[in-house]
Amino acid sequence: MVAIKDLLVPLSTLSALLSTSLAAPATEAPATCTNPVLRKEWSAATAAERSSYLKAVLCLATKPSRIGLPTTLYDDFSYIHNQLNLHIHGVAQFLPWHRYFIHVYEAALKDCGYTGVAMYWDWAKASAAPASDPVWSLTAGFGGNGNTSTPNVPMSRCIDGPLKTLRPTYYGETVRSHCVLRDFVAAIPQADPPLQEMIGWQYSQEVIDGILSSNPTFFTFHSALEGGPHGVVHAGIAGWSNGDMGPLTSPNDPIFFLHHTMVDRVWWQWQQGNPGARTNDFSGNEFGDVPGTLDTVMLMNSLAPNRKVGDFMSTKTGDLCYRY
Ligand SMILES: [Cu+2]
Repeated sequence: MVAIKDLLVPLSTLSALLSTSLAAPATEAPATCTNPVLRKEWSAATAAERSSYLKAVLCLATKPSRIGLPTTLYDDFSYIHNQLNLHIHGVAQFLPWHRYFIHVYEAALKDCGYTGVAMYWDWAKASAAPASDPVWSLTAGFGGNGNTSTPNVPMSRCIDGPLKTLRPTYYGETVRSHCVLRDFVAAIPQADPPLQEMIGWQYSQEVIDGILSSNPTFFTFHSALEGGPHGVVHAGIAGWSNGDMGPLTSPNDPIFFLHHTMVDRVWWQWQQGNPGARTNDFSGNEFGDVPGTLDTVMLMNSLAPNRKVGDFMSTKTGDLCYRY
């Protein structure tokens, strides 16, 4: 297997690219955001919106890489998410970086003909029976749990449904074309306490409400959300086979973006709890134990320009104009 690092562009090229992106003008920002668009929950979307979304996801896999890889635009998202791991997880910018990442993805879907906006999967609402949520529909959704009868050696458990033809290239640190793999954590009713399907009890609305009400500062709020429901949903979908939602190439599974849009929604709800104090509340350390600030530059490794944290704190300034 080829290691991902063997595909890396030489460091000099990369730093040249990075400085170009830093110098590049910011994408055209709306002058004002007076009419923010409403991001929808998947099951609240119309059949036409869902089908347009899924078609655009497939379309990404037909577009060339924007970052100089021999693979597709679809793969770019997984590739840089893995590449930037230490800069974007377990650090202060986890929430604003993923907010920006969703925005870049949404724009890519629109370039592929999608006319709607980013959507989310409300896993809190679904937490009592996450596996039967309509988001997994085999006809108009993300294709449910992996099917054990579809071996793709050494991986199996390929998804079905409209996205079953996807063949992401990267898996963790390796280059290995594969189907999208899911292995929902099964319920173990006889365990003590009983293990619920996809570990749903750890991301119930009650849990979310607790996180929202007991964390008045960004610092503890961010940790509770990233380390709690965010991580558990990844694990509940990836399962024991370490499906695509497990490794750092998790954007391979298109549900990643609906999951992270829900994470973004919970952050937005927290900000709405006290907009004056919380919209720009940002603290914690970045990679290398440097304190994060609103001026911290977030890397997008030439998939999009690098941008400052402060540009993505509000959903109604700069490039952003949406609400939940
Ligand atoms: Cu991530």
